[in-house]
Amino acid sequence: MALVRVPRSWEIRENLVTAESAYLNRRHFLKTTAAIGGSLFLNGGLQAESEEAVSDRDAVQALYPPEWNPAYRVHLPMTEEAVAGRYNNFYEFTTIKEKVYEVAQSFETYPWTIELDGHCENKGRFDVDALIRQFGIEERVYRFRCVEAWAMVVPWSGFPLHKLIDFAMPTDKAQYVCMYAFFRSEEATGQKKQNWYPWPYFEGMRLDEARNELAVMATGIYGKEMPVQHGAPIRLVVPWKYGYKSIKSVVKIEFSRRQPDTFWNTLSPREYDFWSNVNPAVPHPRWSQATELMIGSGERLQTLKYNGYRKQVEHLYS
Ligand SMILES: Nc1nc2c(c(=O)[nH]1)N[C@H]1C(S)=C(S)[C@@H](COP(=O)(O)O)O[C@H]1N2
Ligand SMILES: [Mo]
Repeated sequence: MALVRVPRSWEIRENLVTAESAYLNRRHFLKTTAAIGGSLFLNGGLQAESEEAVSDRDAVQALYPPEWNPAYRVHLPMTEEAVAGRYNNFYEFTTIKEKVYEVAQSFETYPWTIELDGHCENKGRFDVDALIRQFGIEERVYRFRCVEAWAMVVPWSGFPLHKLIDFAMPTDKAQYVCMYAFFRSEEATGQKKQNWYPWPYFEGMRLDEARNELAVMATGIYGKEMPVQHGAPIRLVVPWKYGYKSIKSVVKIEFSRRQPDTFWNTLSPREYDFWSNVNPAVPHPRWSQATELMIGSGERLQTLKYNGYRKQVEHLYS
């Protein structure tokens, strides 16, 4: 696909309509094809759009596995795919880490749009496959550190968040970024069972943090498209912060002038502050942060300030 073409404000709605109608036509196309045993009685226009929708999905799938960017490596053994994929925090489904992958499997994550809103020029809803094709993806190996004092080393596929921010064209008023996950409690029944949580899950950062090169919108892991339990089809990864900042299954990004609230800070401000940078010197009320357990190997390691990314992010907090 050609370079990013930023749609003009009057084109945005149409852009959205195109993405959705292409999807609907694809469904119609597949259904009709099945019903009539493979022979096509579709008019040319509909058929053309259907083929376009199918090939968009195919084109995105063909990007995997993306090329590894060697600037992002970790000098520790990688966590095994099956280990990382069966030990997840994703409270929309269940609070039992070992069960998330199973409970989440049937959750449909295609098609998916991200809405850009708030203090930005390019407001609207954008199809994630189309964004992926525009921005391209690469692989980066990052440390991942949960506030519960466990850690992993995983290879993410995705694109830097600053590409999406530039696409959104934030105005001078924008100082913070807030992201929201989906609310679909009929399917993600954790959203019903844990009904005292302030759903949907939401998180925030200062705009300059969000623009840091390390901040990634991840669309895959282990060289494949993102499985649901890791936050399909697109989630944030900010490796210098505790894992809960890395919000999964994002449906909306909002640019704001004031510091936004966050899901965990709303629930328990004493335990989860807005910044949430990994810091071994500051214990959480329930967990010392001095060390971390590597999931899989069972090794206990010293926790590093900013999770080992001090050089890249320290200047943000001086
Ligand atoms: N939408 C959403 N995002 C979320 C969470 C969640 O419950 N819901 N849990 C967070 C926490 S606490 C962690 S540690 C990581 C876990 O990511 P992983 O399961 O891909 O390792 O996701 C974060 N993102
Ligand atoms: Mo976490």
